[in-house]
Amino acid sequence: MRFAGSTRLVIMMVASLWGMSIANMDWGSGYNHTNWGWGWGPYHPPNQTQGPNKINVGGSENWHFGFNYTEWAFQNGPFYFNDTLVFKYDPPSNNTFPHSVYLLPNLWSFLTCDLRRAKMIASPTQGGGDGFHFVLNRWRPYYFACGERNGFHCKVGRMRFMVVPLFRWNH
Ligand SMILES: *[C@@H]1O[C@H](CO)[C@@H](O)[C@H](O)[C@H]1NC(C)=O
Ligand SMILES: *[C@@H]1O[C@H](CO)[C@@H](O)[C@H](O)[C@H]1NC(C)=O
Ligand SMILES: *[C@@H]1O[C@H](CO)[C@@H](O)[C@H](O)[C@H]1NC(C)=O
Ligand SMILES: *[C@@H]1O[C@H](CO)[C@@H](O)[C@H](O)[C@H]1NC(C)=O
Ligand SMILES: *[C@@H]1O[C@H](CO)[C@@H](O)[C@H](O)[C@H]1NC(C)=O
Ligand SMILES: [Cu+2]
Repeated sequence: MRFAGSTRLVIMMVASLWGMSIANMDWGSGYNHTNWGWGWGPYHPPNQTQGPNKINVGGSENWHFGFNYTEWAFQNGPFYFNDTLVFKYDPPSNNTFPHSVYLLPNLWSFLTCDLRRAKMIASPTQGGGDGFHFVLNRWRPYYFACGERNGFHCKVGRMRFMVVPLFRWNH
């Protein structure tokens, strides 16, 4: 059962990466982008004219336990080089559970929510106010996860997603 779940996740991510790499190709200015149907779910044509975006992770849901962030990333991507991801979450208090943001080192640690070699990029107090801002300024896969409760928020709380930033083609 666990294996089946992970396999589905990998298939979905591969499908989404494949979609992204196609979306990132330069087909010349005469190309009609309306025709990218493919039936792969929602497709947002890249807006070539605008600069880096600031994206609130989870949209109006912010960064909390139980929201499907893999699905969110799939539906709200692709993300581009120099885009800023904003993680907003309540600071620890008597009636809220703390959250945080970690970068996991590779796909396997992401799939298993293994935090042993993860790097904390935002502590439980850094999600308040305007939130924690993270710029996608390297061309690499980013594996984000909440690090609280030793992987419980990542695994059961679904607080994880991956991003591979794309280059904008300006011509
Ligand atoms: C692009 O394709 C769609 C659907 O085939 C069509 O409705 C639209 O007019 C086309 N746009 C241009 C600019 O050719
Ligand atoms: C692309 O972004 C620019 C600048 O934000 C905006 O003015 C324009 O309407 C956008 N185009 C589309 C097709 O969304
Ligand atoms: C999140 O949503 C995706 C796409 O709808 C689904 O395949 C996946 O099973 C969901 N993840 C969890 C942990 O429920
Ligand atoms: C990203 O931002 C950095 C620093 O502002 C800038 O030097 C670089 O050219 C940008 N890269 C892209 C691809 O926009
Ligand atoms: C949290 O609870 C403790 C004890 O019940 C109380 O003294 C403290 O003022 C509370 N803190 C906040 C921020 O509500
Ligand atoms: Cu959390």
